[in-house]
Amino acid sequence: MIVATAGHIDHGKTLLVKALTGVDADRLPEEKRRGLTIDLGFAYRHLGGDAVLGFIDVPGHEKFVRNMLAGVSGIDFALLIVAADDGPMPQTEEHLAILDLLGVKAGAVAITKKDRVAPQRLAEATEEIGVLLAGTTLEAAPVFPLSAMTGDGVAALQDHLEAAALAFDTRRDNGNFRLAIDRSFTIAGAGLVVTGTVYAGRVSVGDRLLLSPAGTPVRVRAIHAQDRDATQGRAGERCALNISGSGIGRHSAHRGDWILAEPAHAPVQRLDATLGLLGSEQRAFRHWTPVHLHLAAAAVTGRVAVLEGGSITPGKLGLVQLVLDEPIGALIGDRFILRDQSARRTIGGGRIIDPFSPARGRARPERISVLRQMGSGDPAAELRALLAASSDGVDLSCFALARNLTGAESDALWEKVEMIRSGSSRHQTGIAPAHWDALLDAVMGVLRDWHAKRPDQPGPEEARLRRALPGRPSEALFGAAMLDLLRAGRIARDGAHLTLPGHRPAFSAADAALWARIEAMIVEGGARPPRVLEIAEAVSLDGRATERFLQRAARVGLVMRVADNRFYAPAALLDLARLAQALAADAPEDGFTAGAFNKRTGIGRNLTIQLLEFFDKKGLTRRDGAGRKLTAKPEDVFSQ
Ligand SMILES: Nc1nc2c(ncn2[C@@H]2O[C@H](COP(=O)(O)OP(=O)(O)O)[C@@H](O)[C@H]2O)c(=O)[nH]1
Ligand SMILES: [Mg+2]
Repeated sequence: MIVATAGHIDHGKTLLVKALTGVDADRLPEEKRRGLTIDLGFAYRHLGGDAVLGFIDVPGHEKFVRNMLAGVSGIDFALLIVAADDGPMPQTEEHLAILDLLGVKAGAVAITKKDRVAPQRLAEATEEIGVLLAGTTLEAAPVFPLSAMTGDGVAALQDHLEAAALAFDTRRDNGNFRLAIDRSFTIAGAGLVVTGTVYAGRVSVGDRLLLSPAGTPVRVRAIHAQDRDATQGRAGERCALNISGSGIGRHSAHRGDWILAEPAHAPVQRLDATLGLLGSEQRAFRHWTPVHLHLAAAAVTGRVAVLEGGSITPGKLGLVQLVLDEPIGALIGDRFILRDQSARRTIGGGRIIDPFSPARGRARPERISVLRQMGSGDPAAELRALLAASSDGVDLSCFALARNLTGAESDALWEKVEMIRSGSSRHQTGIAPAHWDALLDAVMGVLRDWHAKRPDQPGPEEARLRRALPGRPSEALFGAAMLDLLRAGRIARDGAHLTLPGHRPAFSAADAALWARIEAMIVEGGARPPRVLEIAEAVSLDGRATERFLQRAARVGLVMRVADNRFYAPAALLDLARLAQALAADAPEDGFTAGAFNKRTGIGRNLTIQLLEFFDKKGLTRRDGAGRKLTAKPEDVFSQ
């Protein structure tokens, strides 16, 4: 069990930790010289078996609240310390407010310096503390009057802490490994060591992890868990990891970084959260207020968008989006504290409810209603709510990452919740059956409309079809819908176009009239029909329009496009194919040559080559050395 001290400066936190463990947690030379805690100190008391009391001693000075915050974010148990002579002071209140905002429920209160006061004053101090605790998470914490100087009363607290540690229900170590780094240093011969509280999962010697947010890969060389050599560390423990990796040195890790299993690495700058404003605030908290954000051991600056009502009243809770100046690692359920722009005052705190906020529409009513259903701590219920609300489906990979679910944990969840899944295992989308059916219906509807409006054309291309759908589904989801409809034969593919099965583009009346003028030219052209531009000139149209018309004619089977600039009548192609058949019969061994074909047709060398390549493409002929052989009957390839 990890215990953190809390309380005003000089109220006896460090001396009490020493009385409880024998360790002076003020380890820095400057701390020793000034008799003042500046940074976090650590001390352990092993209780036999696996039980350990680990102490994080925090500074009480108002200047060092930032360090205090790095120490208390991952703890299990708070030890609030108040000197009997002073009674509650400003940092007593601020530290208590922070513990309350972080949701720390287990704790005890020590009233120190009992030796310095008369019983009357001790009774007053006890009463003042009772008033302060009322309504906080530590309301029911037992109170221990004592003197760390004389030792009077310390044993009772000691017994209480040991009993609490032995009864402490160690945290579930599910999820991908996450450790919030609060200290890093190098040891000669061993290299870089990072220490901190394990938030989730397990770590073993040899594991490959990432330093986050930088994303630097490292390997775990050695582990100290709860101050002892270990082969493993797990959630709820304080660990020191000796890590190595290419380019890893003294400055590779900092307080506030995470060391993580690879899947848990996803730094973000925009997070949706609940924010509780302290009742002690003088004014309402306004939209876009600049703040210092403290989450786990990290501290960054940013601004807060208030998602509803423009402001939050003191003592009330609101939905916000944290917009940070630099990326941090944060997942759903992580607690945070906000301090004011000059970092002098704690103003509130809350919990992350979505670390992957959408870039736009953060305050839309639909988004707000989704946010309201998040943060329940029941992933299955949250997934169902999200599926119901998202016609475009839910990014399951993000869903699992945001809740730090391992592969096995998320697979089990997907099985529990009714949905249609698509995509790769690394990037899956899930959609509710009702939304899926609606999407498929919408695709069919778009195709029906399309054909009705443009009977002379094939269906739309994929990208066009996707754009035409209401809400424009994501590419992944749209791709899955296409696959499903194609497999079921509900739609068909025609080159790059999608159509309803059996759709043949029809010819409009205007097209038919134009065809009447062009048909003769092409039919009479026989083996050598006029080029597109020649036709265009003859009918006084521009080249592009003529080409588009001939493509439409090709789609209804009136002509076939043999080369970029030449369309043939099918009957002419059938004649030419029969000629190829005869030539091939004359040369069964080597096949017929382009030269022989040109000689018989007289259409010229270029056109001969284009035509024979067209035959190859259509599967009528196949090149074989210098010659060509027939691979199909002319009648099977070309109609009359
Ligand atoms: N008489 C007396 N002095 C104490 C007691 N606890 C702490 N002190 C003294 O109060 C001063 C501040 O103690 P320290 O542990 O550094 O306070 P911190 O700032 O809360 O860590 C030191 O001079 C301590 O020796 C106590 O129970 N009785
Ligand atoms: Mg101290």
